[in-house]
Amino acid sequence: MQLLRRLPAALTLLLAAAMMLSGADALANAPRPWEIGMQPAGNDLKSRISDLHNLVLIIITLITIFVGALLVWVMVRYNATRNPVPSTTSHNTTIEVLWTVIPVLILVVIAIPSFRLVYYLDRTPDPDMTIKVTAHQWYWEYGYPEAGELAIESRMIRDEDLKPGQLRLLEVDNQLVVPVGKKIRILTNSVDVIHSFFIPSLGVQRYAIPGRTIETWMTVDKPGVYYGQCNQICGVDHSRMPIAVKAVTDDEYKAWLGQAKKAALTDPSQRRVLADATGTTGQAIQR
Ligand SMILES: [Cu+2]
Repeated sequence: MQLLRRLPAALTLLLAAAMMLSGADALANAPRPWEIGMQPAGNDLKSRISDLHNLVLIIITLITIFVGALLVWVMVRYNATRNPVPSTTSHNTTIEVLWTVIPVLILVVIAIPSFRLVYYLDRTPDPDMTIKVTAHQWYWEYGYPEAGELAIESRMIRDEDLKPGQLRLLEVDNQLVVPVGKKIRILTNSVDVIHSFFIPSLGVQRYAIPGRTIETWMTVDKPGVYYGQCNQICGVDHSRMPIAVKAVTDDEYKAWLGQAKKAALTDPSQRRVLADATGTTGQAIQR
C-alpha cells in the first residue's frame, strides 16, 4: 500500500526524466546550467543520435534493475540464516545457454542501429557545399573552397571583451556561417596537435588530426547559433577554442559570402583571406 501511495510521485519523476531526455524543455543550442541529457536536436542527425542514446539507456536501466533484483533476492532468500545447507549444484546447462545467448541478442539489438548510424554520419554522397575545418592551437580556421578558397579565423572572445548576453567561453569573433537546409560536407584537419570538432546539437564530432583529412557532414534545420567546443585535450587553451555555427537563410548566406570575400580582400584585420593567384589556401593567413 505504501508503494501504491508513492506511485503518482514516482510517475511525475519519470515524466520529468522523459521530458529531459526528449529535450522538451530545452531552450537553445548551447549548454545550460543543471541540464541533464542531450542538447535539443538542431537536425535529423542529432535526433538519430538521441534516439540511439535513449534506446541504450532503456536497455541498461532494465538490465541494472534485473541484476539488482537478483542480487537482493539471493541475499534475502539464500543467506546463511534462511538457507543453512547450501545447494552443491555447479552446472545448469539451461541457465548457462540462456546467460550466453540473451546478452548476445541484446548486443545485436544495440549493434544494428549503432552501425547504421555510424555509417549514416560518416559521409553524405551528394553534398551541396564543403567547409574545410582546420584546427590550430588554439583557434579554428574555416575554409570555403567553393568561394574562392575564402578562409576565416575564428577565435574565442575573452571574458573581458564579452558584451552583455554573450555566452562565456562559447562566443567567437568570426562565426562559422552556413545556410540552413543544405547538406554541408565537413573536412577536418589540424596543423599542430589532435583536436576535435564537436557541435553537440548538430550531431557533429570529428577528430582534427595533423596530416589527415577526415570527413563528416551536417545539415541545419533552422536559423540560429549553435555552439560547440574542441573536445580533445589539445594544450593549455583547449577550453578556449569554442565553435559557433550561425545558420542563416540562403539569401542571407549569399549576402554574407559577398561581404566576407570583400572584407578578405580589403581588410586584413578581419582575419580573412582569399586564395592568391597560385591557388594557395587559408594556410597562408597573415597574423
Ligand atoms: Cu583543440
